[in-house]
Amino acid sequence: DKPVLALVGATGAVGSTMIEIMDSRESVPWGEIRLVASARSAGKVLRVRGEDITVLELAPEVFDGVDIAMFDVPDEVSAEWAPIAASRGAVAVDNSGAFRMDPEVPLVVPEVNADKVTERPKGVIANPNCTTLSMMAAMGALHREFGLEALVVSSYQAASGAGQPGIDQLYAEIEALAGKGAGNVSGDVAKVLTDAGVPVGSEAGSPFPAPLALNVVPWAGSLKDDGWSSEELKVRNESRKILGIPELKVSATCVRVPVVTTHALAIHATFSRDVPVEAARKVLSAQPTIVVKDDPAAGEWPTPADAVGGDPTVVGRIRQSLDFPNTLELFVCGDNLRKGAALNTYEIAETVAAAG
Ligand code: 11C
Repeated sequence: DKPVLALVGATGAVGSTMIEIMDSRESVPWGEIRLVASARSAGKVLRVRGEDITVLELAPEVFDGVDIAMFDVPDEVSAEWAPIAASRGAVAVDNSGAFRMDPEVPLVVPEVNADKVTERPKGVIANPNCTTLSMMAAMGALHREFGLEALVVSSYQAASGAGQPGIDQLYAEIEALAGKGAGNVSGDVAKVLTDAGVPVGSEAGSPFPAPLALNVVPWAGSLKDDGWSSEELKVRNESRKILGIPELKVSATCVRVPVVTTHALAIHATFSRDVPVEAARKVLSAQPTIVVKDDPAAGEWPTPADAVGGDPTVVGRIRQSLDFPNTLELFVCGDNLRKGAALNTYEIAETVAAAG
């Protein structure tokens, strides 16, 4: 019998991308696809692979008979419901932060550590944070060849990392600003937005702590010790776990930019030995899920606009550091809703299904 798949959080930004991904697959291994969401969205009818499916309300019984349940919901919802799905016999593939650092839960990027999907004593497999994930295929490939020792990363994160509210906020800001710029030499974006009734800052109800349109915000996630953001610590901890390098040195600065979808990362990666640019390019080009776009003389480098809507990670600006030995500089772009979230979660589910 073909496995039964459930998608929990079917109506959110990642859930919608998941449905697009399933629609675009030539074939799927599933006997039945169940869509699940909160009471607010239950009863909606969504089309998946040409079939109308009514969204079910999240309840223990919806997991009966389910083999694999993908969760694209907030941390607290996953923390409560992924174990319930597992107790009903499903393998829960969770895209929240609730289980990622649990030593009994594998954190999987199939290109890097697909073998870990079978080591799941809790019946839960975690999908990484979209920021970490956007660089994992590239870092995994380079690590296998050259031995990664340290990562210094700056992110350029899209508004959709904050879900549908993030997307809505950025568009509302852009709309409020449109046509108002001429002569506004101070670029006082906050004033224009406030005058137009668009919330500015978290306290006013924006998903971002400052205006995002025409701006750059060095903050994503919540405040942790010593001024670090949760997002920066996720990049550090999750990279170590996925790559299997517990001592990997990682320093990240996470920044939100006015891009709707696709996270970009500027990476300074140090290896155990010298890595000629051509050798790195060769390794990266050989990866089925990476596209190398790296010809500055021809004006070719990755931008979010190149990666959005697609499956591959786009890598470019590959240079040897001038002052740091054994070190490469790279720029990487990955669609945060696809490979960063829905696609990787779905690939884990496919890997579990294939492993039986
Ligand atoms: C962002 N990366 O861009 C975050 C969103 O841990 O899954 C995903 C948060 C997470 O805001």
